[in-house]
Amino acid sequence: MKVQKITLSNVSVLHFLMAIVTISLLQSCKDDKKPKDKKEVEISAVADGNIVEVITETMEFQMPDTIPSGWTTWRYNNKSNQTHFILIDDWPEGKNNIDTIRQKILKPINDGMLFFDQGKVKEGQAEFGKLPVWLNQVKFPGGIGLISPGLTAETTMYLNPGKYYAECYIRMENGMIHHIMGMIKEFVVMGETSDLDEPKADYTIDISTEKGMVWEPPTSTGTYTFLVKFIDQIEYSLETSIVGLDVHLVKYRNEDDLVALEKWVDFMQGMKEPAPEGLTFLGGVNDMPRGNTGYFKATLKPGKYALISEVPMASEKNLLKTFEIVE
Ligand SMILES: [Cu+2]
Repeated sequence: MKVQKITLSNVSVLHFLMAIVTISLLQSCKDDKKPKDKKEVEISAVADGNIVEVITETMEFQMPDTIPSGWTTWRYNNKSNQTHFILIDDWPEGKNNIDTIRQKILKPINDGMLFFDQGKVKEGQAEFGKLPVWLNQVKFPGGIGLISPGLTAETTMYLNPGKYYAECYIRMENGMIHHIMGMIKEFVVMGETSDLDEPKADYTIDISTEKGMVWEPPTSTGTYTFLVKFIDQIEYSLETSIVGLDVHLVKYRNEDDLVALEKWVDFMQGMKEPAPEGLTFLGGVNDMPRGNTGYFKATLKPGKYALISEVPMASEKNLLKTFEIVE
């Protein structure tokens, strides 16, 4: 295990570690919050069977405890005043209870990151050194891309039965991670399957480590379904220590916004509130394994748009693609 060798320059290790932290020290507080709303959301998800409604009002995920397996469409309504996303985590059997994750993963990473923020590298490394080796067995079967305050993102993905966590690891201005503040939710994908067919896409985005994003973008206004095809995926391990490929759709105003965007999605340079002014995040598809596919839907109006993957120096990897809607 090479966690002990982390330095501030080895940003990708840190990003990887942050991506897999899935716990909330405030879990109990979250559970006390708005039980009525949660129940209503649950009923609506069960009623349709194919739709998973998720709402965030402050720093929580209001969503069903159980969902059907197969294709489901997730609608994530961000009613808060912060930017969020949903990354789904699949922890190894026997390690996937909230208390274990809290003690073994979340606490050392959060403490370590706060030390790094203060420039206390040695102390930060000591915290990361406490992390267990089973950390690199986590899988990421999907999720929803970045979504700005007041907007709703829609992503359709395929999940197999099992126990998962939904998390958001954007950081608050003070360095605290959103999942520590409550953005962590355990849910179970049931054996019972949905009756949703795989969506039909208007546009296809191929994403790979070799070629970046390859696609033909739309040019006119409309509501479109985008297919994201993960041709491959970066291997998650402490040795390779790199972040994964994903796709986020964002509206921007000018070149300065693009520079700010590329910096902000690099976890060690950004991902802290507030998100840069001038950017409107419109959802996308979070990390999936090689060979998997996910869909997202978005309405495009005239203006400048970009797709970006949440990796350091995205533009150099062909993982920042711009396009324009003219009419
Ligand atoms: Cu968040």
